[in-house]
Parts: sequence; structure tokens; C-alpha cells
Amino acid sequence: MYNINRKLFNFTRVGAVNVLRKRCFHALPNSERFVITPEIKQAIEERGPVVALESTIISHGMPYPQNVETAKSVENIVREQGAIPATIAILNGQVHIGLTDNALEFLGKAGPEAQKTSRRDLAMILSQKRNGATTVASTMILARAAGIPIFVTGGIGGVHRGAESSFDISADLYELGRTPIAVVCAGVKSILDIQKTLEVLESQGVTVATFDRDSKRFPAFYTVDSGYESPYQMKDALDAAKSILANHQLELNSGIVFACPIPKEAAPDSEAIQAAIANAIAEARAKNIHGKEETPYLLKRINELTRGESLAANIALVKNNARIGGQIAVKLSELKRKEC
Ligand code: PSU
Ligand code: MN
Repeated sequence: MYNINRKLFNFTRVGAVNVLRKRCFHALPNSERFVITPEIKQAIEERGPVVALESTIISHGMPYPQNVETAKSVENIVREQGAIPATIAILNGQVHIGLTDNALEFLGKAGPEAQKTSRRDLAMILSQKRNGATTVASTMILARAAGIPIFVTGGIGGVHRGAESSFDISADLYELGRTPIAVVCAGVKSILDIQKTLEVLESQGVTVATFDRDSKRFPAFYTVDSGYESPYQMKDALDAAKSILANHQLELNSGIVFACPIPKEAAPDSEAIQAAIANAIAEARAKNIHGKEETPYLLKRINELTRGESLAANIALVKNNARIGGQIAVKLSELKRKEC
């Protein structure tokens, strides 16, 4: 018995050392398909704190010019925490890790003319040299390729209401099951079926934690409490960073969701939002909107129906997530530098 345990222990130790060695030096994608800014490249090579940011939220998630202003202030907030922002998008068929102000402006103005790009779209957008705004799923894929373990967004996609007949389940959830990136978000919008979303995350083996000092209630984007609980609670950035490191060391190859409740003072009147959501969903059904169009349609209509109230909340929660994501990235970088 003793010997068997010792063997297991030795095996684990050798395995762990190999894993650590592998994680210490990330080989940057060496291909003309990737354009990485020198600042981000250096930070990745030095295991510095870098935070990935998506671009569908810019093109399809908010109207111009608030989308560009928000993208820029989110980058600044990440910097204020001591981390480097890496907004990801596809321009002329090349993956850009880190966008110039001009590129942000271009994407923001292009809006839905930029192709909403999830996993299934990547090969087409790249081979046809098109412009693509990356969703949570594809941003995770590209962040992983670049060696960036943390990603900040507003809300992830989920299981749509009525999925039992429509089968509309966001590719984001399956990506979280197969790609080891920690996604900092404000939970999922109540345009979705939150209970089913949490079930699929569980089936996919995704670690879900509410990032909050006082509660493990799972947040629902505009509201602090969805009525459901996360399986875990993270009280600070160091604990969150430790869980990311453990995920990497075990080579779980699955993702983590840190769900951060919207700051209370920014949470809009929940009844007005719920009414707008119900109306927007009814309209989408009546107009037979589905597939990749559904989420952008609902976001746009809710913004219109609440006359900007939901947009203000959306901006506030993304900024809050950026602050938390930046802090986790700093702690993770400290841990990784100690390990290597
Ligand atoms: N939820 C939001 N804002 C967003 C999105 C979702 O509150 O901008 C975007 C994200 O890019 C997410 C995508 O990855 O929509 C999910 O789209 P779908 O439901 O079609 O998978
Ligand atoms: Mn869908």
C-alpha cells in the first residue's frame, strides 16, 4: 500500500514538474496569421499580467460611439491595475492581439458589418481575409493560442429560453468546457435561461465561482442575484489566481467563469429591465430571429426599450469586470513568476 502510494506520489511530482516546465515558456504563435503588439508579446514572454478582451461586445454589443469609448476605458482600467490589455479581433483575415485606437474606431463604426466570429466561423474569416469581431468562444481560442490565460467581458452567451425546442445554446458554453481560459464576466443576461445555462456549464466541467466578498449568488448581468447560486465563491484576486494556476497544473483544459455582480449603485431598476427583456424576446420570436442574430438583436432592443438605462449598466459592469480581471492577472503573474 505504502509503495503504491509512493509511486503515485512520485508520478504526480514528475508530472507536475513537467507541466510547470511547459507552462513557464509559452511559444508564441509564429505565423503570419497573428499580429501581436510588441508590448503584449514581451509581457507574455515574461509571464507578465495580460488581460484578453473580446470584440463582438464592441461591434454587436453596444452602439457607436459608446462602444469605442467603453473599449478604450476598459483598456485603461486594466492598465490602472498594473496589467496590459489585449483586445482581440480579426482584420483582413489576420488575428490581431492588441488593437490600435484606429482599429477600435474602425470596428466600432463597422458594427454588425464586421462578421460576428465564433469557433465555427474562424477558418472562413481567416481564409477569406475578412474582418471578424470575436465572441467569447473565439476570443478564448485565440487568447489560448497567444498564451493569455485571463479574459474579461460583459456577459457570456448561454442557453436561450426555449432551448428545449430551438436547441439554441451558445458555443461559448462548449468552449468553456474545452479551453483553459478564465473568463471574468457579470454572469449571463436574463434574456437566457439561467438555470439551464448553469446545468450545461456543470456538464461541461466548467468551474463557476461568484467573485464577491459576501455572497455566492450567481449574478444575472443587470441584477446582482439571478435567483441561483454558484457552486463556489471567490473572495479576492489572489484566491482566483490560485485556482487558475491549479487548473493549469492539472492540465484540465477546461475553463473557469468568475461571475462578478454588477456594483449595486449601477444596477438599474430591475422591473423595467425585466419588462424590456420580455418584450424584446417576444419581438424576436414574432420576427423569427434566431441563430447568431438572436443575441445582438436582444441586446439592441433592450437598450432601445430602456432608453439607454441598460446601456449605462452594461458599461458600468464591464468596467467593474476589467478592474477585477486586471487584479487577478497581476496576482497570477506573481504566482507564475515564483513557480518558474
Ligand atoms: N452577452 C452580452 N453581451 C454581448 C454578448 C453576449 O451581454 O456582447 C456577445 C458575446 O460576444 C458572446 C456572444 O460571446 O454575444 C454570444 O452570442 P451567441 O449567443 O450567439 O453565442
Ligand atoms: Mn445561439
